[in-house]
Amino acid sequence: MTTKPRVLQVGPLAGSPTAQDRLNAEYTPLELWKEQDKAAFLAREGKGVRAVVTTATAGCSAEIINALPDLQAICSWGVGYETIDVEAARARNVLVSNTPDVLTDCVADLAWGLMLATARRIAQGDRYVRANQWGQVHGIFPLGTRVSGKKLGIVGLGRIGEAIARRGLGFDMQVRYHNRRQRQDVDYGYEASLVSLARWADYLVVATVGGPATRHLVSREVIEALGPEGMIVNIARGPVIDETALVQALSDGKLGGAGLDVFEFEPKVPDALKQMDNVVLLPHIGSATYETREEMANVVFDNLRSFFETGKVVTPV
Ligand code: 8YV
Repeated sequence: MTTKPRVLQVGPLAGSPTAQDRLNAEYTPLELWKEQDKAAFLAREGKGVRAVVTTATAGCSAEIINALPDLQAICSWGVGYETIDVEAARARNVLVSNTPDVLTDCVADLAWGLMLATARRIAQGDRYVRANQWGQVHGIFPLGTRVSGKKLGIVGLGRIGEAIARRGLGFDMQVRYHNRRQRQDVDYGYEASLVSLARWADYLVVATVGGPATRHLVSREVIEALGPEGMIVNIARGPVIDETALVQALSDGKLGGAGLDVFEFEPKVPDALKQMDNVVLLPHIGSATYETREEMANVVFDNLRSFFETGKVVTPV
């Protein structure tokens, strides 16, 4: 009988319908997040552990990496990896893998859901009908804002940004983007300054990576450049937007609306946002479909299997 390899599991895999069962079947997971004294647990159990399994939310710190003397691979469930200390991993020649591509379409779909829901007041309309206000109150349900044919600005034209942009063409929108550097392989207009992109755009969709390099990239100045008719959608990472400035601009009528799947201090959502009808709030569900979550798990297990069989991962970061 072959023994199942021990892997360190940093956080729960609760967002996947099958990943935990599959992990338990093929490996012996050491469930770090359930331990009170994590340092003692790592010191006691860490020797001989060659792989870590984690998620974009749980990440993997330098403390964990350096507490595992035999560590060679970190396989994460999720595309974002700003919570993994990649520098510390590289310094120890530890491979890091994520789950790119398989979630691109679902995250892009959700960005569009948020854009349409915010502009056309879909969630507000649903609340209105459920509250039996239709036909009961004086006046009419407030008008929304047109989406088709408008100007779409993408912050971060990576895989997901591009999928959002492509969908924009189907809505007859003009599309421009802001990246650190202009891409030579796309025809979309490039704005070297994010403020100029925001000034031009009707809808600004944030699709860039998280981490220190993009923290508060969408600043008060950017938000105000988008203006009282403009709307912002964020399916990337909460801290990319200065959330205090966002709440302030919405309260002051300096921004038209916001559709948010991610928050600066999630799962905490500013109470002020919950009172606003021009804001749509979601609990970080960009990749949360059965199909995509299953494919993300497949990629994690492909990486683990490949690592244990060949010493290489399939989707390195
Ligand atoms: C995950 C995500 O749901 O892939 C990512 O980077 O943000 C989401 O798809 C989640 O964060 C995984 O922990």
